[in-house]
Amino acid sequence: MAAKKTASKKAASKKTTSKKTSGKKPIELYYWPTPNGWKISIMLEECGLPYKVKGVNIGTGAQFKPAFLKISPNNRMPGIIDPSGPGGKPISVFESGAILQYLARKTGKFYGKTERERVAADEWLFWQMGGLGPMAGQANHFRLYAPAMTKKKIPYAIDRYTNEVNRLFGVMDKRLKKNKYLAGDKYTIADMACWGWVLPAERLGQDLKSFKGLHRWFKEVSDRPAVQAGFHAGAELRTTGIEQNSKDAAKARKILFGQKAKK
Ligand SMILES: N[C@@H](CCC(=O)N[C@@H](CS)C(=O)NCC(=O)O)C(=O)O
Repeated sequence: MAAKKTASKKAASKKTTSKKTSGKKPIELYYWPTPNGWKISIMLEECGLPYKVKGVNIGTGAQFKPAFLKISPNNRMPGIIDPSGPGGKPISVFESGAILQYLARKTGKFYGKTERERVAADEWLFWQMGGLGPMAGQANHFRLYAPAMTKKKIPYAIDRYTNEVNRLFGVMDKRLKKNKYLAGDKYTIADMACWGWVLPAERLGQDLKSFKGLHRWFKEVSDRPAVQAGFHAGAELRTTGIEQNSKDAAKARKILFGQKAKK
């Protein structure tokens, strides 16, 4: 993957606890190194905000711990606690899109300066949250995880979600042939939200190079030092892929797939 190839050694040796604070307590990032987690580690790096990674091992069920559910009632990471929230008081935020917008409002960065710029950033951010992320997640599930779970391939589901990711890559490609970034000429939280979902193009069954505009954008965003640092944040936490043929991976699949309401 391009991102791995271009990774700086500095970023690769990054510890889970980031930058020293200037007296202020760091933001706590409840995190696991996945595309949804990277959105926030990238934004924190881009903004130069001090943060501390709190590993939420979703493969062992840490997302169901009561303390984490207080932050993220949907038992999904990422989540944050900002000790210096509105009014100087702590605030917790869950849902990656809400976290990105919160951090953008807090810092005044990567969200445009005018209402038109913010509307454009929101359009592509919500497009990622409601489209690219869920569809790529399902494509990944049926291409890799379902066969590992059931020893069967379900061609209809694989085609359905692989085609949908293909369509969505095409939508981004068109936009990025005419615009430097998703929201226009400025790099925003929308780019940060989408990058991690383009990174696994190959495992999503996509030929990234055939999408010229998207490929150009992906390389440019991958080259940003903060993207590399965010991508490598807590990389050492995850030691196994969920699709692998190992005891740990099989346990993780049981925890992650087939969840029902807990009353
Ligand atoms: N819409 C959520 C999705 C987050 C999400 O799906 N996180 C996954 C990892 S990428 C997770 O925490 N899964 C735990 C589980 O399925 O129990 C967001 O964007 O924050």
